[in-house]
Amino acid sequence: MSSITLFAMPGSCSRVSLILLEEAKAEYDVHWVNLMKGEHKTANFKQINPKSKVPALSIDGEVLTENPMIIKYISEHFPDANLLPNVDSGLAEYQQISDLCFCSSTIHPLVTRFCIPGFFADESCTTSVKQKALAALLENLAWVEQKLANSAWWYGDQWSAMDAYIFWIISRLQRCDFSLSTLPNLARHTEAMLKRDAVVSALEKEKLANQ
Ligand SMILES: N[C@@H](CCC(=O)N[C@@H](CS)C(=O)NCC(=O)O)C(=O)O
Repeated sequence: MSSITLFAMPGSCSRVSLILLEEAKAEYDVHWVNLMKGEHKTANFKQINPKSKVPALSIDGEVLTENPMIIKYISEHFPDANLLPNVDSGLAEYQQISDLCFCSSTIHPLVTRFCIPGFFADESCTTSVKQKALAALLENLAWVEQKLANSAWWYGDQWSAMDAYIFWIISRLQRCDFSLSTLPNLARHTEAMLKRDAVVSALEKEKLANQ
């Protein structure tokens, strides 16, 4: 069995990988990286991930980065957990990766602009950065809201890694006073996620790490 360590920070996008490892009932360790203290910028961490980001997944000493591919790895190596729907052939597998990249490459950067506008602009412009990020977020989340209109989860009745990703996006936004009042399906989705055992245990691990 492989030795797996997740490099993570409570509340950050590493929560997606953490939830999936819990869903998979994997044996793994977590190494918490304190971004606030700049631990991700240290020479030690750069040896793990030269991009200075979490998540990073160490598998028998080899390191994989970028949420979509970490998700794909966990999904393929723990097939019994059904973390992504089984697909036969054709474009469907690529479509799943495309969905994950929509979260990581389109929505996540907007979340960062909305929550931490000071990363991208001088103080005098942060309000404008936040407003523009909000407009773009609402436009992109409208598609997610619509997808959830007639089904519990992103892929219909089957819970998947996409739901963990959407959950992290919303939970991160909610810590920055983002309102779900116009997005009732996403509000319902968040409530349902909070009831899953894997989510409860992932959040508990994050909470303990914060103490
Ligand atoms: N493209 C990466 C982005 C990862 C990312 O931005 N992680 C954030 C936490 S949510 C981080 O480590 N930020 C530290 C920094 O940018 O200084 C992925 O999808 O895994």
